[in-house]
Amino acid sequence: MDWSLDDTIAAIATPAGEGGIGIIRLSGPEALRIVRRLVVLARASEWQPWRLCYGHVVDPASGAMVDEVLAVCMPAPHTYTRQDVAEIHCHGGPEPLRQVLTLCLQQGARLAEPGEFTLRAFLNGRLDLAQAEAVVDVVRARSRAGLQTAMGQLGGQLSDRVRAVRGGLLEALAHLEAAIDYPGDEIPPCDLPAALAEAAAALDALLAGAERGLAYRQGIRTAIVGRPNVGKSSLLNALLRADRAIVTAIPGTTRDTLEESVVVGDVPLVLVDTAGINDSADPVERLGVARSRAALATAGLALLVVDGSQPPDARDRAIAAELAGREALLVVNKCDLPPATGGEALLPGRRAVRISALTGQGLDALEQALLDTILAGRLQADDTPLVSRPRHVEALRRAREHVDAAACARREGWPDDCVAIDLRAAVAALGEITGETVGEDLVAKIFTDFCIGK
Ligand SMILES: Nc1nc2c(ncn2[C@@H]2O[C@H](COP(=O)(O)OP(=O)(O)OP(=O)(O)O)[C@@H](O)[C@H]2O)c(=O)[nH]1
Ligand SMILES: [Mg+2]
Repeated sequence: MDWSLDDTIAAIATPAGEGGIGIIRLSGPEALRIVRRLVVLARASEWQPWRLCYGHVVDPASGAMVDEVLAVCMPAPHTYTRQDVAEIHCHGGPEPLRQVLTLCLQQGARLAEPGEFTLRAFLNGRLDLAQAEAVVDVVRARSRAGLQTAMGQLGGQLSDRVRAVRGGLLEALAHLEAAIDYPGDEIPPCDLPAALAEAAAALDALLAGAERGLAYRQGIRTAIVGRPNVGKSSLLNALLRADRAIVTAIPGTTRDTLEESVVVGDVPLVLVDTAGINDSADPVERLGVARSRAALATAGLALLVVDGSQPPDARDRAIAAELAGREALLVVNKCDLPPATGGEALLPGRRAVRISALTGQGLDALEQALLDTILAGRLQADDTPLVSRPRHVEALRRAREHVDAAACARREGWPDDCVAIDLRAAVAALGEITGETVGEDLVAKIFTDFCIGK
């Protein structure tokens, strides 16, 4: 990770491949000069900041015309990076973009690293760390609620709440430290238990929405499991509304796990179709079953599919037993056929939904049951969660624990120094979210998760 702000960086900011337009972005002290040197404006027009200007990119060495473009120069400080920023909007093909980027590099820019534009915005104080992370989440959002959460975070809603709690704790800490340092002096009173209770309540409120926020942001891995031939692959296809997995009447059709993303009622799911769990002697099938078990182990939710036209057998019961204590739904499939009894009792205490993957009957109810299970008890559905990243959840929980420990130490009459240790730790944990107290390693790790040009 390059922390310098003195050189000018350049990158193709639009995705690879063909598109309507492709944008090259530059940031740094030479950005405006480079673009003005490369882009020859149409006759009788001149550069104006913040205006798209029409012209051609011309290679200064050969005089060859490279592309017909629109370009914009944005002087600091009101820009994404708070540096001079310029963009050249080329035709959206790999070759014009490659050539124009090469010319920028020849003019003295260097290639930007992943996330380096946003890193500069962070280093220049335009975005805090949580806001910078939100930039990626906006780009990667897969649902309405996911985008809403990310936009709230980008707008500073999470940061504001975290800073408010941190500010309250810092104030309490200042009082405590003054009392420690100047024991004889009159220190204005501070109701530490009240300050701690207020911080605890604010942290609990943030954490209450976190599970939903996590679900909206990263989705839920949902493993479709069951014995062979019950209709697991048919269910995958039905939920995707696409003919993705091979379906045949032969048990053991699916040999390997297969993953596909789908958004169900605003929650992105990664559906994993698995090989039917079975005591097969076939070595390929055995490997497939091992993969099914591995998929199940990493899934947040399991859909146990059974064939509702047949009474459950020992294999159904064995798989059901493996799901004890797991988040799971029972899917009784093939309800278009004459029903057999017993299947619906396989997962006591869990929801059971009758469907036909063949006719589509019951699919809506299954999707609703999926949502209810995922979002069960997690805030009102119209309340956008503010917390959606494991890193933030972890720091909030740590802060919450230290607030508790400080309150406990105070109640039990421990010396002020001991209370102060926990207060300081809580303040530091909250500072990690917004970036006030965070190491370079972590910042570097966060930004390498970005794409180039962002
Ligand atoms: N009547 C009826 N048949 C179904 C239904 N769902 C699946 N089938 C049939 O059941 C057979 C097995 O379906 P698959 O989706 O391949 O079952 P699977 O569980 O993926 O099977 P394996 O991959 O072998 O474990 C196929 O002949 C499907 O057409 C259903 O709802 N009703
Ligand atoms: Mg299958």
